Amino acid sequence: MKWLTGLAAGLLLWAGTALAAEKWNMPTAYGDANYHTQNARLFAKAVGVCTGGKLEIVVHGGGSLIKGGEIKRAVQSGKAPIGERLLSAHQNENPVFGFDSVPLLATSFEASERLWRAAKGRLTKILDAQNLVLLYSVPWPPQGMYFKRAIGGVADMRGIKFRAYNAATARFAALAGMPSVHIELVELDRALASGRVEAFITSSATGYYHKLWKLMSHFYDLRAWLPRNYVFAGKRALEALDAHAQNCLRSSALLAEAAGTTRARELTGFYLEQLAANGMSVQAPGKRLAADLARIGEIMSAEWAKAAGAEGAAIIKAFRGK
Ligand code: PCA
Repeated sequence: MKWLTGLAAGLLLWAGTALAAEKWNMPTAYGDANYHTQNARLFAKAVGVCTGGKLEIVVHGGGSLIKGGEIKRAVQSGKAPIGERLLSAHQNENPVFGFDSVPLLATSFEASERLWRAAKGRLTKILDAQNLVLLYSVPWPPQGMYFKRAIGGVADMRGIKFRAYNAATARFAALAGMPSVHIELVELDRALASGRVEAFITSSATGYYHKLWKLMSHFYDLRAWLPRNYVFAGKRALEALDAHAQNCLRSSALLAEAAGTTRARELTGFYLEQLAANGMSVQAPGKRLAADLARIGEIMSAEWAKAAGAEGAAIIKAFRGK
């Protein structure tokens, strides 16, 4: 009889584990209103529906659970099973991560999508070697510059205190003669209010979510590049799931990438309209600014190509279809 009780207990335990919902905390760096965060919630919902509630993903926006700069390490070390981060934030670790922030390489959503397809395979491999699984990626709108006054070209930028969010923005500042400081987006409002920073490169989306018209007067729609966020899981955490749940993660990721990218594309016009409607001057760069940007872009492209070596060259080659 003893073995029967043991079996019954074992079966009960098995049934219990099969029914118990697993909870995954998902740290992200951007605010709750941001479409990236909303899209992550959509992804979480899709995973929940697909797994019949067996895998519950809880999104923690705005660096509230883990700060932006620590999310990748947290997922690598198993502290969090999944997370979202700005891809180019890791450019210092491996130049390939900065493929999306090479000035004037891909300046539209359409080009950004092609560049992503060209880079995705290599990135998947790099992340795999770090025990991470790439799930999906969504771009930010094209990057432009915010200032507190009209700017004709780089000569007018010298000495302005600049906020950087990755290696490329810091390098841009250096080439334009602006002292820069790295500031996460969730800390931007405070840095602006205290006068620590006076200008930056970012998207129309950032301008809208942070009501930048309160402190900034000019947005130059440079369309310099479209940086990406990506969502990734820890390999161990993912492999500990049953095959069905793993499939749910992958299929929901496909959905989230398509939905988020479409949303970004659709919202861009609205963001730009809102900047103007709230009193900002929104304009394409004038001749001098465009020429300066092209010059800096050439320097930065050459630097990136050199640093990213054969892997970078392969991405560019695939992107250009040669
Ligand atoms: N917003 C993020 C990254 C790119 C963007 O448009 C930021 O400013 O930090």
